[in-house]
Amino acid sequence: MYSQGLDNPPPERMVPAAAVAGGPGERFQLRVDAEEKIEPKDWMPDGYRQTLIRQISQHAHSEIVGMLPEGNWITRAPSLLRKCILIAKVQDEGGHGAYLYSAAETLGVSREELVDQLLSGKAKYSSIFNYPTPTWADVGAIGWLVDGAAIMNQIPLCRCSYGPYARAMVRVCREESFHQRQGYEIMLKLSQGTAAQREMAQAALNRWWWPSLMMFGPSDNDSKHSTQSMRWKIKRFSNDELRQKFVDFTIPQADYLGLKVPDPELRWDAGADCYRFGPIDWTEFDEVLKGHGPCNRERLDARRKAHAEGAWVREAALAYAAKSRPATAGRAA
Ligand code: BYC
Repeated sequence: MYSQGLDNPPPERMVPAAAVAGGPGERFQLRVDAEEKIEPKDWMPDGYRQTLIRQISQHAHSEIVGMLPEGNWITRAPSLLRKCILIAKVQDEGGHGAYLYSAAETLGVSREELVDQLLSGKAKYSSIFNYPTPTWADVGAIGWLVDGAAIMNQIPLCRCSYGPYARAMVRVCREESFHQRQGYEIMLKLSQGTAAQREMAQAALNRWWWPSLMMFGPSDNDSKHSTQSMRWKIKRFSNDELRQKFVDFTIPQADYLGLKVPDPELRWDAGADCYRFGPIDWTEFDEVLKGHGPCNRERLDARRKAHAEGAWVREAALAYAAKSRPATAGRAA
């Protein structure tokens, strides 16, 4: 599934190999510039491959670790319907992780290697999942803000130059859209509820607002990978551009809920046709990335425990696959 060049441009727009005098690097960039999709078996610069392995695997880890903060509420969801919806949502995130590990594997890295990097603490995953979910409103805030930020970041990734990543993103974005709506709907119910429920919704917005802005990554001046990733059309917008789009999109939603974003400097700039927001606390972001966020240790411990407890499933699956292999397989080797 992942190696099909499903959305390459029509043949007349593709760059013919003979037309390019330079080496493979030059031809590669011309293909990228012409919006051709790069597929797993195509030649690609090593830096391009490594950048994709880094980004796609971090993305996969984020989906998997991202199941934990909301998973925490499955047994305590306030109704059977909410429980069903939340189970489906958390399960979707697991599915996203699985597609993304598969997409990373097309670049020549194994899933075991990637999972080991996560469990050893070497690999990064999104900073946002190192914050706690003390109330039911946090589940609403995650859907509304975290999935909302994820959609803003991931819609452009549907046009990423690497085919398998771009195609995985199409389905992921459809599901994220449902996730965002379910979160917003929880916030809407709470904000139309009792005074205590409105307070709970406001407190959750206060907790998740700034970490959601940090999700987009460091400011453009400090983003070491952006320039090259944009040249390779892995990224289509810079971190600051996407963050600004998210703010402009989300403030009217907060207004509709009657909630207040915790930023005293937030104001509408009619001349620039956008919201201006206050400074982000990058020290907090750096600390979370270094492993010192409120829940870093808890998240990794939970993943390590799940991995250890799932060992028998992996062993059983391998034993079954070995048994089911036809007797002739492997004789030629
Ligand atoms: N957290 O040069 P930069 C979801 C790192 S899950 C941690 O700008 P880049 C969901 C960055 O990796 C969706 N680290 O990097 C799931 C780099 O470090 P290394 C998650 C961050 O790659 C469950 C360094 O900072 N989405 O939706 O050009 C429930 C310099 O940054 C973060 C994705 O993964 C961060 N927030 O741009 C609910 C999207 N930001 O590797 C929801 C895919 C930056 O040099 N990823 N870093 O050590 C991307 O789009 C890009 O990788 C980023 C960063 C925009 C995040």
